[in-house]
Amino acid sequence: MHALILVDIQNDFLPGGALPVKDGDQIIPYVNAIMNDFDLVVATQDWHPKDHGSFASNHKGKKIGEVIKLEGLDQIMWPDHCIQHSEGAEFSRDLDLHRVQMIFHKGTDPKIDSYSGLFDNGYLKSTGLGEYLKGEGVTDVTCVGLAADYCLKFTALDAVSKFGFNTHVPVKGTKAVNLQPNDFERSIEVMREAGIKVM
Ligand code: VGL
Ligand code: ZN
Repeated sequence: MHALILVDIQNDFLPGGALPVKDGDQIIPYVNAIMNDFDLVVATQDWHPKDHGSFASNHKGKKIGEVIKLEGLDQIMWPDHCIQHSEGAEFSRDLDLHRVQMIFHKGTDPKIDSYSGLFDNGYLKSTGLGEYLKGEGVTDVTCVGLAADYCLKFTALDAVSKFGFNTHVPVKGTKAVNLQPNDFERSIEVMREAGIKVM
């Protein structure tokens, strides 16, 4: 049983959005084209309340890109993005959603961020996605979406290390934020070292 996980293919991560990933829209035709090759398709949605602790705007004097401590964890300061029920939080209108069986929200707790679609960054709570896939008899997962150096990477890492799924990442299905110029390549290395099949 092989599942496709669509990670955060939301307007705010696409060109023109609040936290745009360069060329992020270019993955969408590829993602739509491979969907029928899977037994099951699920999606994650970054889904922040307005007062989320990852937003620079909620910390006086903090700038985007700075790192602070949030409840003891390192937290990068992001622009306001993927606010619950906003246009920016919606999936791209170009993404084919008709095979999506379940949607899992992440980043809903104002005190902790959640890059992985399976757990928050402190592993305090699960989103239910991993348990759902196990319950459906899934053995293999393929992860596509945004961004390669954050949510896609941490979703794939948790899929292999916390749930033991055979985990695949097609490079055509993801793009990076690249706060540092080589973050995409570094993310691919880290995923390969963890046993993820990056093709
Ligand atoms: C993401 C930064 C903040 C992502 C989400 O989906 O990669 N990145 N929130
Ligand atoms: Zn976020």
